[in-house]
Amino acid sequence: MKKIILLFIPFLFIACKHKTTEGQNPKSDSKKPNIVLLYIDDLGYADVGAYGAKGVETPNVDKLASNGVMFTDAHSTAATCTPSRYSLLTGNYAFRNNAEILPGDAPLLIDTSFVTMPKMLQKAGYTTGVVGKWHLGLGYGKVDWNKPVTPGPSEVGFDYSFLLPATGDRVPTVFLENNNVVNLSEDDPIAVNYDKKIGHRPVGTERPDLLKMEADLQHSQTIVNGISRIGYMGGGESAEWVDEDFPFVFTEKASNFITKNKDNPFFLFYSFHDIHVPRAPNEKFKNKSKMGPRGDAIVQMDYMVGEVTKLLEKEGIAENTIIIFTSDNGPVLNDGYNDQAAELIGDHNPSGPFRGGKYSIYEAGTRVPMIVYWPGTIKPMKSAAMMTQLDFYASFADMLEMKKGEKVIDSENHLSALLGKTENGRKVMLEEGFTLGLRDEHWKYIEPFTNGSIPEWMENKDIESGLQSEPQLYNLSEDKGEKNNLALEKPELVKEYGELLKKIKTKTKR
Ligand code: NG6
Ligand code: CA
Repeated sequence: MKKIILLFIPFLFIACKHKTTEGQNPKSDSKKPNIVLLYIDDLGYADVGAYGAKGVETPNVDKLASNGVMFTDAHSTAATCTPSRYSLLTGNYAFRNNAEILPGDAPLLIDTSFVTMPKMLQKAGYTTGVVGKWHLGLGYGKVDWNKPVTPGPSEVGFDYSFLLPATGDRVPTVFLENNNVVNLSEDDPIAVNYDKKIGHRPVGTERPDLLKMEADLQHSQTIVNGISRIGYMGGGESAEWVDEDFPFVFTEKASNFITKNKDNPFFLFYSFHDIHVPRAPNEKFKNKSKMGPRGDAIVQMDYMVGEVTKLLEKEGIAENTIIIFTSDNGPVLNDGYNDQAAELIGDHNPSGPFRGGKYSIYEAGTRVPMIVYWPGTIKPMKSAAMMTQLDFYASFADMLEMKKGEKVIDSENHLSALLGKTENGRKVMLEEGFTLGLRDEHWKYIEPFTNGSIPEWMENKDIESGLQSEPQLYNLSEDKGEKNNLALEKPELVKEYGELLKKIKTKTKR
């Protein structure tokens, strides 16, 4: 009898194995690496050690840089947050949808019928999650925050979401988890208004004595947690966030998502609040840099990058996970609050050798740190390939042998450059500010800014928009700092690029 059982064991083993293979398709799934996108807010090209930061140390980010592909000509699609994120998720330039910085009560900007990058990944078998800053609008506008808020991330392709709905400086100052405000009490409903004062909370202009940091007029409305915000909010006291806790709250949610999904392919879009304003770093990171709150926020961000990296190692999935570290736009010092970012900057230059920063059409508006880390697969290198976050969509679609959505016009496949197999990236690429810039290899053409005016609040903030009524042309190979406008010397190039830009702008199909 014993002999007979022993004889059967191999067959039992084969039968079980066969079942797993059919049921879960482990072979093909194991070929699908997890994707963790660490998307930092307002982090400049040279704001981390590997890219030349002074006055702040970022050992965790530097470790990714020295063991991954560190790009020196990589770009967010736009110089502000909403348009950048729009492009990242849809694979289209944001001007095609007139995407601009959204107020905190704006409707969802992404058409829900659009096959976004996370939807493509879902189709490829990924579980998708977004944790942190959203700023892509929610619902149909004038949202009732006391009911499930839809459409939102689920309709855009995320299975899980834990959000800071707009920005840290905009109301409502509450978190949303899978469409619902976290910790909201029924007897204290939330109301949000961007035009007039509502609720009992004090307002910055009336009670400056209650503030942790001074703010400009636009940021001087409802006070929550000692910080005045853009917009007014009434009710929802039990749901109020504590800014100093952001990094821990978000990293915990991101970590739970990773641990829960460690056995299946997943895409995590961890969208940091740091280093956006208001900069209110946790006690643990105070004075850990030489640059005050802005530098301390960088240290805090770096620590959280380390936490995520360590967790992937602990769960044994580091070698099957691609980490991308990058930023949504260039750096800014004074963005509405007096946190001494400019006074304490010392010899640190957040834009590195490039001109401008957040809001600017000059290079530092969109040229940001970008590191792709995939231990065991990627050979560490510095890459000068011209890259844009717009291309993550098509590159991952190619990696997974998936199709892009029909309406995806602009995203191109540059997987080989992304993984450091070649330094040939994009040849031509647009940069979006308040006007458009066109890069053709080392040439940079900036379209004249003729309709519209520079927002008033930008004045006196040392923000260089780069807007001019005449065309600009720079040769970045000898003039990284965009100081020498060659437009008058090279009218034939100005004409060529003006026409090329027009062609790209009017494109309706890929
Ligand atoms: C601007 C805010 C700025 C910041 C930005 C969005 C004013 C004067 N300034 O309108 O403080 O919140 O929007 O930043 O209101 S972003 O990184 O999300 O694009
Ligand atoms: Ca930003």
